[in-house]
Amino acid sequence: MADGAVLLRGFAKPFEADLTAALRDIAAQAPFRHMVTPGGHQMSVAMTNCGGAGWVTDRTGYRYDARDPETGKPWPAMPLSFRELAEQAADRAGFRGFSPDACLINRYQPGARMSLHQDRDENDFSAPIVSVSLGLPAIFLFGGLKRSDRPRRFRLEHGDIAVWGGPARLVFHGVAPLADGEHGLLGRQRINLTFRKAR
Ligand code: MD3
Ligand code: FE
Repeated sequence: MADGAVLLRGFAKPFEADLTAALRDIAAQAPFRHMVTPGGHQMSVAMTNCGGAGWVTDRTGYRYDARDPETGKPWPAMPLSFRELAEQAADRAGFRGFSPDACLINRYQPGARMSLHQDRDENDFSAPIVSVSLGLPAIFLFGGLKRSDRPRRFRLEHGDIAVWGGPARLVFHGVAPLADGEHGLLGRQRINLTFRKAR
């Protein structure tokens, strides 16, 4: 896609049954919720996390937290199937030894979107981010190192994995409003997993 950005079409397909079963367990312990940004806007994307650290936002700012602020409990453990998939994908993309400690889980229902942003709440930008798309397809916006760089558009489909490291790690990116549809396995939604080294 660009220097440091590798798209692995369909890489997660063989894992889809394990992934969806694990997702149900996670969401039962740490339900999806619409978080509020520091500016006071409720996000259209609903989120939860698994792993030793989870990304959260509220009126006080963005951070990684070992606990779910809704329940006070630690986030559910990262399932082995998640970790192995992320490590294999990073390896295939040329980022050896990736060991994520956080997995942010985004749920898009029709109309949900994510505006252009950089991911800079992690400690170590030398580690890549691995993203797994499941369910309905989305238009991913892939910009440059300046917010004003005009983004290119990529269609991400069920089972696609993208790995972002090196010079692509700090590019601006976002997701266009999700078009309505029905996916055979996941129904009327798109789920995106992003594996990160937060700490
Ligand atoms: C490029 N999620 O959670 S995944 C996010 O589809 C996020 O839910 C989008 O942006 C989603 O922060 C996009 C692809 C992605 C994720 C992280 C990146 C692309 C990235 C970090 C740096 C550069
Ligand atoms: Fe992001």
